[in-house]
Amino acid sequence: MRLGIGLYRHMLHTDYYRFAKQAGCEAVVVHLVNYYGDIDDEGLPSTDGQRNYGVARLNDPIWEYENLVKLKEELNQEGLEFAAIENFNPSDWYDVLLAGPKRDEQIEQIKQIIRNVGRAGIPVIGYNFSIAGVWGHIQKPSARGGALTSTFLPDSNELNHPIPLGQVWNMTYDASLLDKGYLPPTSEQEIWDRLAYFLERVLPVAEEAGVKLALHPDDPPMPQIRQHARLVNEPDKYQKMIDLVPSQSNSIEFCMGSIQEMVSGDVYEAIDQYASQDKISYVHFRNVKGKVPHYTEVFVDEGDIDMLKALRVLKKHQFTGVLIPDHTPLMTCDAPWHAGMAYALGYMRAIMRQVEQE
Ligand SMILES: [Mn+2]
Repeated sequence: MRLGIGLYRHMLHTDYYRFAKQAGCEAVVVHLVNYYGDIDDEGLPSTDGQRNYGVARLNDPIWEYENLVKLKEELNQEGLEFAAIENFNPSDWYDVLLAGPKRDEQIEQIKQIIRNVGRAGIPVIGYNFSIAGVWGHIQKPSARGGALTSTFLPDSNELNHPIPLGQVWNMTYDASLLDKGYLPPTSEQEIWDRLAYFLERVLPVAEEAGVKLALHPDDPPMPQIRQHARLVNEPDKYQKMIDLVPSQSNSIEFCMGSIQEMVSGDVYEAIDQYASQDKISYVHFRNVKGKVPHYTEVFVDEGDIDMLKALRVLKKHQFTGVLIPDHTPLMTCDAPWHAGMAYALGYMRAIMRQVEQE
């Protein structure tokens, strides 16, 4: 098991690499989707109320082979491994999610991205197959000591608020459509059909490129959000995903927080089930109090999950992947994001060492 950190696009420079290294990280998971404007100073692509993440850039050159290699070299120079890329850019695959007219063309584009990623020696792409994305959280001082954190407090109006045309996953891919109406609702059958259509076409390319695609569970794990069905909002639906298109490249981005938030979510059982099949590519190691529809993200040692117990289940299955804190509450000081991350990383490093020595 290796300790890692997730860095957003605007954090991809030396100060953040050194911060990661100083906190004991060996690996970095990189969020390459550029969030314009609406990201806050602390690096949180906040989903406070009805904010969205901004405009998705078309043909972003960051996905070209040369630029991926350059980024990998930057990380390696600081002694860090480029463990995974997290999330495709909505402008590259919105019609894959929506089964729109450009779906096949965009699948070809995604295949090329996967080939570039593999050729650059980056082993995993984490992704969310989600139309509504993260929605319905508000930032509240609900973690220990009044630390600011994400709380899911569903307001039924907001949760059913339809998504404008031209938007998907809280990003705008075509601003000219925004006042032209709303996306038609998506049923559970439809979202699973779209996932199958996608995986059947890209997984053979991923296998050849030596890249694993790792699906994040739905956050928040509700049955539907904004009239669009969710995909993995119960732990067993991961098994459905794995069995849907069998492939060594079909894998899981295991978010402990999201799994615990699920009504039927038992993190230890889920780790047992999926680590035993060697299906977990990497782990979002975070804690939470409560379950949908009422939960709060909390400090790593504050929530409902016994993190040491979870780590022992990973060890039992000889899990060798990367664990990252995902998000953490913001601490009251001049560097709220850094302090929250450093706290989580120190805690993780300590219990990882303990479990390794057992
Ligand atoms: Mn997560």
